[in-house]
Amino acid sequence: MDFQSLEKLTAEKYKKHASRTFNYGTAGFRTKADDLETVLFRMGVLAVVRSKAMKAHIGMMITASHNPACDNGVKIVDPRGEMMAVAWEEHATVLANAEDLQLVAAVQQLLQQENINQQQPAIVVVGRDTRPSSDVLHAAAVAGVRAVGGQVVECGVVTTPILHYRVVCANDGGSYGTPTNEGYSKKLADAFLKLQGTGGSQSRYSSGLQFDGANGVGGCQMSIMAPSLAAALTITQYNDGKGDGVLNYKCGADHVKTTQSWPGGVPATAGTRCVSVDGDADRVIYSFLDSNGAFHLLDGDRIATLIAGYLKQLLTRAQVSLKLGLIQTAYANGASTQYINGTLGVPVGCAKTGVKFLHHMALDYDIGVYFEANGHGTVLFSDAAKKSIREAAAAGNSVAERLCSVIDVINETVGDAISDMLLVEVILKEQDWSVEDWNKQYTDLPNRLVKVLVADRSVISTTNAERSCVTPAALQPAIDNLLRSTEFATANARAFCRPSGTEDVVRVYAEASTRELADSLSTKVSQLVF
Ligand code: NG1
Ligand code: ZN
Repeated sequence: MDFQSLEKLTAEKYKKHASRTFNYGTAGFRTKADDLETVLFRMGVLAVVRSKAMKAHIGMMITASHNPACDNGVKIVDPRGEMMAVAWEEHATVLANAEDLQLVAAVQQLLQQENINQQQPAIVVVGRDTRPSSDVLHAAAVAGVRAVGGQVVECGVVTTPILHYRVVCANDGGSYGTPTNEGYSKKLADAFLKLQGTGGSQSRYSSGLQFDGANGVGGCQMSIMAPSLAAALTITQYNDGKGDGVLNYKCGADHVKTTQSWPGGVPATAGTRCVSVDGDADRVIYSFLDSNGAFHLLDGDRIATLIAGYLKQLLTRAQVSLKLGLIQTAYANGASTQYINGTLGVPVGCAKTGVKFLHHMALDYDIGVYFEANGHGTVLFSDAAKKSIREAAAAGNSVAERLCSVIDVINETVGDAISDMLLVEVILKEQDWSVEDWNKQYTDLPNRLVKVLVADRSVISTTNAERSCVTPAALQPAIDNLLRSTEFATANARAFCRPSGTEDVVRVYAEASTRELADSLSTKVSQLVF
């Protein structure tokens, strides 16, 4: 490798200004966009080294997802579409923070430490969201890749799930799908139309849908796909990113989920399903207003239970014996866990917050559904599961054939708002459910999620998939005492707190049988934390 260009650009164009320290967290680097240009340049370099190490295409997505428009960030995607290996997060942090004059030495040390063949070609697949800052940061990332001789595959302005799809397709020779943005849209639309068929005699399901694009790239992608879905889905788009609406501002999946309220910019029409995606379209949340104008949220737990219940049904009907499981996090509503495990008989596991942990646990099953309550999730099918489903389909089993199309409509490479939405629509139509029917399957326990600002969030450490605190030593016994008190003992109450991996806060979650009790519990646990 030749480091002349890297040295020159580091000395001239991409000088480190900020004296602050950057950390590669759960969602990569994510902060105010103005501070990130140098970090992006250096992550271009890191992606090249990672590509050489893995002898494969590596992905780089420039986005800050559901965070405000003034933020931005970058995530590195490994060859099979998963988040970059945890061991390399530290390497990313070292490169991001190296002093300008130390950067080349830091790269050389990394090459040596990981025993990397410098002659190995490197290819980085790059995507970005619609943020105003994404163009400048994209230029910095590309400059970093090229400075050390890497090649760039441009995806342009894309959703995060498209970037993951493109990385996987590039690495498996196209067997997952055609490695283009159009290939992605066509794969999903074709599978969806096949599943929906034509007509049908639904009395409860309606194909009308309001789509809240969060004023971001999800809106742009839906504008591309909506015409090809039109035969089975009548989508009316709002917050589509083309007007002057601000990204994620009072709309989108994160806003709807956290405020538990109807998205701004979408007409309040009773009884119509509204689908909200987040700023990079990897999360999806449904909601609706009933005839009294009351708001109802159908979150990631609700989507996960719908999908897992449906897959169980299909497997039974196809008479294909495969191990199906659902992975949630501690934030899953207790009523959803009870419903899927108790009522539908699907085993449930609980993982630590962060997609990589859910993904990992889902691999324990032939078919692993994983979802965070915030609407990020997907389904993973093992190679063996796909093989037995395809064999059954080839032998004329029509339900197995339907399962093959279900596999095609799912983006297994990462949680994908649009793919998840299409699958939900397939299931609702097949069950002939209105959104109210879906909502009636179980009743969420009232819950509250709050942020507590503390001097040092790292004093809190947890165990048991983040459901119990280990330190400070007195905290968990105090929470347990509270839950045993007369106020909460018979209220189906649950509460936990954990340090956020993406913000400088401690998150407190509480649920109980009534809104008042959930609020009271969350206030009392927050006081214990503070
Ligand atoms: P933190 O900040 O660690 O709670 C948040 C979300 C996660 C996940 C990550 C990555 C909640 C409670 N937490 O993590 O689910 O999506 O961001 O974006 O929603
Ligand atoms: Zn996102």
